[in-house]
Amino acid sequence: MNINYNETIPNNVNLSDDRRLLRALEQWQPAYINWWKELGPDQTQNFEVYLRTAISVDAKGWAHFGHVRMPEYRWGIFLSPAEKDRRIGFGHHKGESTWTEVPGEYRTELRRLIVTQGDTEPASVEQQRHLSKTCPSLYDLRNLFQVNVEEGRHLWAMVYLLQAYFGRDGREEADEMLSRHAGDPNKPRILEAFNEQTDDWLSFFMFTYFQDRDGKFQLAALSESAFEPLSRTCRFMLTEEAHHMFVGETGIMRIIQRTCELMREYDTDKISLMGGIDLNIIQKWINFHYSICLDLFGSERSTNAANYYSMGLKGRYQENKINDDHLLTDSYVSLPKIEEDEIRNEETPALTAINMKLREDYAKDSQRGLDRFNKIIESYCIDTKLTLPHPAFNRNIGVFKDVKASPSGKIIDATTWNKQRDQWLPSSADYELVKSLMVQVIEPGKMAGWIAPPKRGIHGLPIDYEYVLFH
Ligand code: BYC
Ligand code: FE
Ligand code: FE
Repeated sequence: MNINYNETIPNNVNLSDDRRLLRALEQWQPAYINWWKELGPDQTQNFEVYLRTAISVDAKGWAHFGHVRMPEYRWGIFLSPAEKDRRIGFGHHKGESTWTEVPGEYRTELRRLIVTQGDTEPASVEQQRHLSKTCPSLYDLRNLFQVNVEEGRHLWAMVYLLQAYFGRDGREEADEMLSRHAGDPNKPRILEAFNEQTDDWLSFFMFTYFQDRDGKFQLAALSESAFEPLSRTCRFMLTEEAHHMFVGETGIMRIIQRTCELMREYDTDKISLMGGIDLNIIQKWINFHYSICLDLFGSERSTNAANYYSMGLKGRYQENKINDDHLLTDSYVSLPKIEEDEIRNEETPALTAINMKLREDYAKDSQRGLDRFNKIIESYCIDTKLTLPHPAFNRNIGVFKDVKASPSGKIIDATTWNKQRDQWLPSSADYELVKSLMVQVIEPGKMAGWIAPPKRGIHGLPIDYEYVLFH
């Protein structure tokens, strides 16, 4: 399934056959480019970046690599191939054929899911827009831009669905995507984690490790959808998502490696004086990013999530690998609740616990990387372990939102929290310190002092290749 690049909007959905839709998208395109120039990567219009562009949706050889100026990147609309005779895998319509149109009775819910998903994509680009000024290497700068252009494309993916399947209110929602902005007090992005700043590279790697992983799980759940176009769009987005998480995971690993080297060299754990990032700072960044990402899964008990599931709009992670009836009418799971200042458990219908199920799968996936981080620390014979904080820690959504808890999950009072907070979460002094380490390094092959070089370059090229050309 090759992509047609002879059109203003590259696509594999036969856009040229649908004049009305094509016109709507062509009208949205200049607004998108304006948005990119104004709120995308800051002062980078003339940079030529070694980027991959999707040219096919086949598993093998789907990408082309070459230097491009980012505003000229070919953002397009790419759906994974349709599965033959795909059937709905869960909910009331289980076993029926999937839908190629939006059922009228589910229109509002479906639109809401697509809008929420779409809103996060440009938000992340906005959050990361100042990072190029402090990049630790050309290799990392290129990876940042690769992630940014693909998040831009993910917005295109959702805007296509809105414009193609939701008529006039879809077009209005598409415009709204460019009018809400990350951190804007008057028009913020929908989900809170997408209004936080990502101003330093430790935060960027944590973001791509934790927040893009939320993307992976939400997209996987939406790719189970009975609505074919949504399912196929999400399946293709997931192939791009893997790279974002790779950037996060390897970024954190390289920082940890450098930290451990410095700890060995100077025989101290206070290596920030030597230009490295202390393990305890890394732990605070983990605590922050992981806890705000748990909020992205919504409440543990959610009738919205139950409805999405029963309607067939949003499934569970790898729905068809789960061995149950995929209706969840008579099944129960244990969910946390707060009682007498303690965390207890309560049997709850599995159907209302769908958000929790996805969150738990996410937690397992997140822990796998932590194990790899700890292996590096161990290999330097350093006696420290990085951990994920307890789900009760630092939460703003769900059962834990009204209590304060330590990273190990002990409920504490507000005074204790206020006293301890800065030992657990980044303090303003920590941000200052990390920021002071962020100085731009753009000599090919050179790395900032707080991060080890990557194992290999991009697409078989050497690490000192000129991944970004400045003009
Ligand atoms: N912030 O029933 P509940 C990505 C609201 S990341 C603010 O528990 P529900 C990416 C909720 O709207 C993936 N408000 O939650 C990564 C509801 O409001 P109403 C993004 C929140 O509905 C990196 C109320 O609280 N994709 O792609 O199940 C870079 C009770 O809600 C939040 C998706 O999120 C929050 N965190 O919502 C780039 C998938 N959580 O009805 C990109 C689409 C909940 O009382 N979204 N509320 O007014 C969904 O599937 C669901 O809407 C949610 C959970 C997962 C967000
Ligand atoms: Fe995305
Ligand atoms: Fe992503």
